[in-house]
Amino acid sequence: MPARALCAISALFVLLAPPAVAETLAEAGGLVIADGSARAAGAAARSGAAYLTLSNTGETDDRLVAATSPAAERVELHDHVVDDGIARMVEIESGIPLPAGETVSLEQGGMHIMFLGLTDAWGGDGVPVTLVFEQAGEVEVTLPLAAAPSAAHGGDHHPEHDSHH
Ligand SMILES: [Cu+2]
Repeated sequence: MPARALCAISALFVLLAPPAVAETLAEAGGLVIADGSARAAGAAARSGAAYLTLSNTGETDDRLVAATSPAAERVELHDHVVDDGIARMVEIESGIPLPAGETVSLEQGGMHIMFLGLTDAWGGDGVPVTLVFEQAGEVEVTLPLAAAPSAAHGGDHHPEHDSHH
C-alpha cells in the first residue's frame, strides 16, 4: 500500500478517535488491533467478555475466525440479538468479516469475544488472547482488564449469570 494512503487512514483514525488515546495492541499484515479491554461479567463471574477494534488497512479482505486464551476453558465469538425484546448472545459461527479498508468494532452490546470458565490466567496484567485470522494468521495480544460492571446493568452477562431484573 502506498505510504500516502496509510497516512490518510492514520489521520482519519486520529480525527475519529475518542479523547482517550486509541492504543494499538498489535499489527499484522494490514490489520491494526486497538482499543482492547476485557471484563468479567461480575465480581464472582466465571465468564467474561473482551472488546477491541479491528482495522483492516490492507487491500485483502480478512476474517476473524476464532480466538483462544489460557484465561478461559472456552473462548467464542459472540454477537447480541434481540428476540421478543430479550437480548441474548449467539455464537458467530462463520467468524467476523473484516473487509479491506474497513474498521470493525467489537463493543458492549454488540459483538464480543466471550470467555467461558475463567482460569487463573484471567487478571493480573491483562488477559492474553490469540486472535486467529483467515489471512493474517495468529496474533497474540494482551487485553487490559477493566473493572467488572456494576450489578445494576450490564449487556454482557452470560444468561446463567444474569440475575438482575
Ligand atoms: Cu457472549
